[in-house]
Amino acid sequence: MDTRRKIIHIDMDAFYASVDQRDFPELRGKSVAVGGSPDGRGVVATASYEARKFGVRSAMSSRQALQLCPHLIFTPPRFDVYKQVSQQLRDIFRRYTDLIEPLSLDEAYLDVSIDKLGIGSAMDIARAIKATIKEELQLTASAGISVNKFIAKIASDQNKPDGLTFIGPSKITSFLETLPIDRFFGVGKVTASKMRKLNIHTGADLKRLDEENLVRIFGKTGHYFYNMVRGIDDRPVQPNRKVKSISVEDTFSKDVQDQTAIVEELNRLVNKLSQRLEIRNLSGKTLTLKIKFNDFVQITRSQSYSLPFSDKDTIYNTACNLLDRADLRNKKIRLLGVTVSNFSQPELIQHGKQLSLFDEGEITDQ
Ligand code: DCP
Ligand code: MG
Repeated sequence: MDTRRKIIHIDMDAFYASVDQRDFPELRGKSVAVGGSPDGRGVVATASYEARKFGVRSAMSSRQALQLCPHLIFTPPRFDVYKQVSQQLRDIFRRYTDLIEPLSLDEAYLDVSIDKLGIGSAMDIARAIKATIKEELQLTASAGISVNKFIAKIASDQNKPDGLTFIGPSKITSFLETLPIDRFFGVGKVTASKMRKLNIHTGADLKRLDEENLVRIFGKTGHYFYNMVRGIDDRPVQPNRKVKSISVEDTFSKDVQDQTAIVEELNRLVNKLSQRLEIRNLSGKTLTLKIKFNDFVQITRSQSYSLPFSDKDTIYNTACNLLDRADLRNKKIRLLGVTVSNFSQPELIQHGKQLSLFDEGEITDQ
């Protein structure tokens, strides 16, 4: 385990909703959902912490959110404002370190092993960053501090909102052993339920399986789980990660064969994907549809255009064509995924600087 590095993971609290509550004082202290209208087929992008008390969550249909919280106030997303705040955030981070890896608009890893301002401990640096964000942007962030990216990310999620959580080397083992498996990064709802069926509820349960067994049960991800539960993560903080593709995918809670359910899911994924592209100012020339069947056989179908696209209609129509081209007869689908790649311009992910053409990366959202 690398104990020399000092990594901070910063994640803004209820990001879109907090920015809206900041800009519209009448929304402060209220249950707010940013997203589509509950009249249509809108989806919640995020909800204020007041709304979360009622069970309102990201990716939930707006209609369901309104049922859970009848006084919920819906606000339409203001992507330009969120993007601008994100840029301001990165400018703040840059005062404290040159090694920043943005993960999304509101989230980044910071390697503060080199203490640029001579502040002191990583904990003090995280405290200073949070205070600066509060003072200059009137927003709260949660920070996780540890010796690697994986633990820092879990740590930032521990005491949200406005959290500050340090997990030092001596605490890592016991922390991970008591952690419920669905809190581990990369364990989605489907994997979590599979683990529970195998009587794996915490990190300690997961640790009892050797690497061979984990690979037998979970495929290649088994190697990742083996290292993850032991707190092993040597991935460096990569400032110039260039995004080569953006994907969204979802595993059905039950394998499906029904055409209407498949198309509905496709529509949901396409909405999410076009939003992700819009927020990053990206358009690509290639669309890929991924289908995994219940026997775990996976197929992909791609279509490329000479002109870049990012709009919902093109993505949806192309995805439907690709779906038609796949032979689905008598087969049950386990997972659907849609990816846009072949971007027309390199993404300006950091500080408005052009990215290195040699770096690779992809963003997948489950
Ligand atoms: N987002 C989205 N759709 C999702 C998840 C998130 O559009 N399914 C957007 C809205 C969020 C922002 O991305 O405000 C950041 O996502 P986070 O997962 O960090 O969630 P929040 O910042 O909203 O809340 P938290 O306090 O849990 O970090
Ligand atoms: Mg956040």
